[in-house]
Amino acid sequence: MSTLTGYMLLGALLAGPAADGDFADWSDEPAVDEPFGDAAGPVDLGPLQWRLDRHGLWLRVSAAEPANIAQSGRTLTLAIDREAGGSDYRGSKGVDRVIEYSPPQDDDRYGFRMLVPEGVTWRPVASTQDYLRSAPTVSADSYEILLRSAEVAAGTRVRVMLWNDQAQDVSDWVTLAEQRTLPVARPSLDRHADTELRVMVWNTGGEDAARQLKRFARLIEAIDPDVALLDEVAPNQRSDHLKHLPYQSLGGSGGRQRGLILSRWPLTPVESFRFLDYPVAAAELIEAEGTDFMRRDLKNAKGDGVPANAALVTHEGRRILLVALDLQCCGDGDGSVQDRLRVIQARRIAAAIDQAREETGFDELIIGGDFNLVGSAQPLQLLQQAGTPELTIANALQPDGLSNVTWIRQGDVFPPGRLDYVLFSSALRQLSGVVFNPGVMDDRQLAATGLKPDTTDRMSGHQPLVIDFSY
Ligand SMILES: [Ca+2]
Ligand SMILES: [Ca+2]
Repeated sequence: MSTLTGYMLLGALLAGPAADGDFADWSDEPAVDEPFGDAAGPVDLGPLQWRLDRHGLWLRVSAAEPANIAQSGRTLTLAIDREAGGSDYRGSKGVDRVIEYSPPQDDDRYGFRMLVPEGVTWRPVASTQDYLRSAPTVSADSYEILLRSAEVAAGTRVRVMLWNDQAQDVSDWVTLAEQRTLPVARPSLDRHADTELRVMVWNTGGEDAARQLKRFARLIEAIDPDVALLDEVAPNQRSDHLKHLPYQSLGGSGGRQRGLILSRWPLTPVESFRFLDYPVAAAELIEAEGTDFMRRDLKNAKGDGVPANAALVTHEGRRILLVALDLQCCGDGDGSVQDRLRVIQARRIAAAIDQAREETGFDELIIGGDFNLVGSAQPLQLLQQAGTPELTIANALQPDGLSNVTWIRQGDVFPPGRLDYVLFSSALRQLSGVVFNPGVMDDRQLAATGLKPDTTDRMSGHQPLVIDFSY
């Protein structure tokens, strides 16, 4: 067994249940015998698993064909029957609550919503992003969902539906029974005792962070990173406001999406990242298939270049290449124009990393930023392959241990998702990791940081990833 495999197995054994896209926590849960093959491919549901504990209802849902849970040509519904009465929903009687992923909206299916009965129709209720966690955010044929406890209890009946305009597949009703609450692995916010390198990765939300520099400084101070990879740094941020921060490198590429790298130790700029030309393939794709906005914005995009920055830091005799990036946002899943643009950008950044390897002969590599990974996992995989052996994806859970989402925006049509990633090369060892979200810290954790629950939310929908490494 390689050290890496051993480490990952150890991680799986120590971890508690989480809605994180890792299904190792589903070994022997009760299953609903929903067969594959009894419905049209896109809407064909497979076996379900569930568990009810004090955190809420955990579900594992399988589908015959992969798609993004919140941006797909089909709708995934959780129908909830928790009391007498209720209404009819797509042929099911007595339904009291409905949660739809990828609900029909205008001409498309995207986002999520909760509906409650109103007479014979259904009314959407204001989205609080707190009642639901789901994973993975990338396209998949299996999803983990955590529905928080206020919506369900022992005795509640639940069924799952997958449907589009042509067909639907519906599971049997499940009557929930409370089960033992498994201990959740709450990540520590404290710097691990053996840490040699603490890395923070954060999409700052551009102008919002620039306008709140005291709050921004408090957050940096609370996290106390050795190195920070910040992306979407507004162009005006450096000269006016961030002068007091030690050693910095502001990218020349990416316009308002560009990256800022901070370090305790001296940084050296890298020539191949001075400016990443906008790839010809990206311009051609936008001209042929892009949205009106993309076509109008193409001239700016070409002028801005690809949003990635890199710098070399030397610590304990190791020369580490740090890469901060912000890939194309949005898109309706695999193969969308946006997804293909992310792939083209990832290739361009990987090529710049290859050039930097020749230029500097760096020893180790860390890549971090907003991958905007709402389509395929291909952009992430391409950048993993920028290392030999392949780079490892850092694991980080929310402080409550329940999920690994990195983006939450209250009231948004999209559910919380994992958009931000850290990748690292083989001589680095991950000691700990957390998505630094004061909003779900307990009192002790909050007191330790001195922050308020809304500290990051007021600046960015993204939350910082904080990873401790040793060599
Ligand atoms: Ca899991
Ligand atoms: Ca089925």
